Amino acid sequence: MQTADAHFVEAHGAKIPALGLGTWELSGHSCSRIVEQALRLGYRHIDTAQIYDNEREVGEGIRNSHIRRDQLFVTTKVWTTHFAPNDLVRSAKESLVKLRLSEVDLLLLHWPNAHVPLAETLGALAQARALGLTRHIGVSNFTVALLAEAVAVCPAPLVCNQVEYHPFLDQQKVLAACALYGMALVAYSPIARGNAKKSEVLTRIGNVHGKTAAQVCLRWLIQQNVAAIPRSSRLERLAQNIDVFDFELSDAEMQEIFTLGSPKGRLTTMPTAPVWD
Ligand code: 1BO
Repeated sequence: MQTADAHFVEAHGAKIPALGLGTWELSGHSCSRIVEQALRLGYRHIDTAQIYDNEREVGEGIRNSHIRRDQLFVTTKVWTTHFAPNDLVRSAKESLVKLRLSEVDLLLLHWPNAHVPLAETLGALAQARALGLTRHIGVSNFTVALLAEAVAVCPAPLVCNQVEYHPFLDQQKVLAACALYGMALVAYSPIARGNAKKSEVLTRIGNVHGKTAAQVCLRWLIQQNVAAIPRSSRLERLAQNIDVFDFELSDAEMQEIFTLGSPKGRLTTMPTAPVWD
């Protein structure tokens, strides 16, 4: 049987496990318990962020799992209020203290922020890498134009852009830009916050393979060489979400799922968000 730990998306020397656990909106004891359970089920990629206010609990779940640190890929993100250069490095160190880790595998700028020049923030992000606080760096919620600007000024390779991506949101332009720059795309909300199960197309394709509509979404992303970080607080769903490596969508099925996408399918935005592609 194929398992999650054999599948990676590679970019600039980073090997990002193709299936990870998102922890947005998880908190407290249930967060640490879910992280521990996910790792026991075979997840090896955990995604958190300073603004999620759960880095302590994520770290606790990692320790309770007793999985060796070198087998894990841990991502955290710097919030926009800490993009001034000195503040960014301080904030990254604070995240490590909360996680009780000596370094993360990937440190991201969480959202674009027009108030600090991008070159200064990316310089500080690269400095965090040079200081050994993170193995790799990247961005999140960046548009095509912002990616072009970031790649031009960043002194170290950016390995990924983490964005909302699922069958109902057309992200072909951002995907093409990531491919152009050799960056991985990591998809958050990959099952559209539970909306996948309402789709007749995803349910029908799932029935052909003995899978759920959510599993079809995850497989569709993985077959595009995209890493996905679904979140779940239920053990049964955690297990289902990682059970997507034993079937293959046909080209016709992949294309049919692409027809569901629209630029209007976005579920997450912010008052300070850029003009989306
Ligand atoms: C505001 C959080 C968006 C996903 O990380």
